[in-house]
Amino acid sequence: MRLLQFSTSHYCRKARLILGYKQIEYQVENLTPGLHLLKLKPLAGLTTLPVLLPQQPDEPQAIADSTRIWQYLEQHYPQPPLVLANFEDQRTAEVLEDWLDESIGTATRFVYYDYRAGEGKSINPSLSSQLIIQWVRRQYGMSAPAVEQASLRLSLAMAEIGSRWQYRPYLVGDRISIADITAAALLSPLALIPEYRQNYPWLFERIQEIHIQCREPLPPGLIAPTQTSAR
Ligand SMILES: N[C@@H](CCC(=O)N[C@@H](CS)C(=O)NCC(=O)O)C(=O)O
Repeated sequence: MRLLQFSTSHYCRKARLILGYKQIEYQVENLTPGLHLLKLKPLAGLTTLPVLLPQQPDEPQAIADSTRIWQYLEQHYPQPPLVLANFEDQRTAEVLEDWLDESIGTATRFVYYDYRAGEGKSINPSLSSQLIIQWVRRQYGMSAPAVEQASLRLSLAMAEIGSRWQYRPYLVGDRISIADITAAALLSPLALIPEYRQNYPWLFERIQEIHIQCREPLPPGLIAPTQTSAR
């Protein structure tokens, strides 16, 4: 099994958390933003990463989109399960996943890259890093009003996610679900932004717990008890 990814993408982190939770062996192939299209177009006909290559006879050559990836893995590797036993709970988990994927993951991206290009430039001021940040900002049309709107959207997300994660370990039900994995991955870039660290300490505790449960190294900005520095 092979995972095509951007090493810094939070959607690709989501796919790694799923693979790690299910304890599936896989290799990663890191693609370069922009050049990734040359590899993806003929494979999946899509333009986004992550893409999973099962490399199994009689299986699809490529599975694109993090939602389709977990559904494929759940079907072929049902243990340990990601689907919650209670039907209503599972439906809630999938609604949360879809909202996080379609709205909040994008808002995180806007706020994160805006921070990295401004106040957080010192995290990596190298020309190559700043060029990629500018490329991403241009590609997604990250104007000041759009960043402002994304920031408001994240405030709403913090209220909704906080009403759950602040008081219990899982967003829905009594064990990990696709909602927890999606939130842990898509909100993880905020760990580098001091304002979020100060205002929402519970968020980063949960992100850390989910990463440990999924055997995935912590995102930049978070340090595990046994680690001396984050990646
Ligand atoms: N809905 C997709 C979103 C994935 C996504 O937006 N990936 C970004 C990287 S974070 C990407 O590949 N962007 C490159 C492009 O749009 O060309 C999923 O869940 O996999």
